[in-house]
Amino acid sequence: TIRRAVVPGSFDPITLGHLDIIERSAKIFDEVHVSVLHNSSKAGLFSMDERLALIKEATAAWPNVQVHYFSGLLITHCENIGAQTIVRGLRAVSDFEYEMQLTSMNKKLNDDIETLYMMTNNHYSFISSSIVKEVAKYGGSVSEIVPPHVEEALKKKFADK
Ligand code: COD
Repeated sequence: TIRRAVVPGSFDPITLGHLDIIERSAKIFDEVHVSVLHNSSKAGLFSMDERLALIKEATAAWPNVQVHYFSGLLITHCENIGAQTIVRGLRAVSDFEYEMQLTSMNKKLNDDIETLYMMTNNHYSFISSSIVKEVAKYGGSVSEIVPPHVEEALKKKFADK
């Protein structure tokens, strides 16, 4: 059987922290599906099409990584694409409580789908999409925490606003 993992998230926008988790997953699994949640009640900074394009460019070098969006339950999405595993990143203790909730609920919905946690790389433990957006909004440099094309997209986004 093909070992298929889903790396789910909002990715608004993708950061080097996310990419570290995706790259490491791509070494372990046959296929990695980066799946972006389409949340109609939360607009976000980047549109779905923009997020997908930024992720595709960032993961282009890894042939076993695919990018798409999903709406509704994560577990249903995993069932639809035949993924046995969800991979999430853990940055700090503060992530733990939310992740416990997510994982125990998902386990109740489908006991056959496992969630694996990867400890973040030390370099990226302080990075979040919200911090990236805040720094970029006020003109600070985010070149060490997002890929160059994402930095460009952020500059353009805030210049347009
Ligand atoms: N280093 C390592 N990992 C990181 C870093 C970093 N610097 N930053 C983020 N990550 C990890 C996160 O821990 C996460 O694992 C992943 O990258 C994506 O992060 P985000 O912030 O983009 O994603 P979230 O937390 O917004 O994603 C939430 C989901 C979309 C997974 C969740 O809301 C969901 O599954 N929704 C669908 C509805 C559903 O099924 N609900 C029921 C479940 S209880």
